[in-house]
Amino acid sequence: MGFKFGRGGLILVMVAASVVGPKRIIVGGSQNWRFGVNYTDWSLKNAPFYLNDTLVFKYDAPSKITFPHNVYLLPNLKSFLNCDLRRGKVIANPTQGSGNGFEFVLKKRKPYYLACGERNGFHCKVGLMKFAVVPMRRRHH
Ligand SMILES: [Cu+2]
Repeated sequence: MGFKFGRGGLILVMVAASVVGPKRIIVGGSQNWRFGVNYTDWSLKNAPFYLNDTLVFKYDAPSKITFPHNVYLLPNLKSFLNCDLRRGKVIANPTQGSGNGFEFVLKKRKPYYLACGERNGFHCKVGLMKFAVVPMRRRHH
């Protein structure tokens, strides 16, 4: 009987582990990546993020009716707070957000400072297109 119970427990643990595997998270949810959504609020509501989760940035390619967006990785908190792009790195250009979106995997346990760099920081500053995440290690019991 003890053995049976033990196997049941093992199966339960395996199911739990598969449920809590890495996630694919659409940045902004149904709002996608666009001007005027408060992504700091969004990230706080959707925290915590975990190692190997994938952030998906979805935005239409530029056209007569859509403004361009992109994705920058900023090097530190100061650049992030000031929306200063000078030492930032473009990780997705204005066309990479279309279709299934641009995917960015949170591989390291460090702060990631993400922002839209369009209009020299205007989308970041005024459009609130920025957020920071520190992925956590998943705990298995
Ligand atoms: Cu933008």
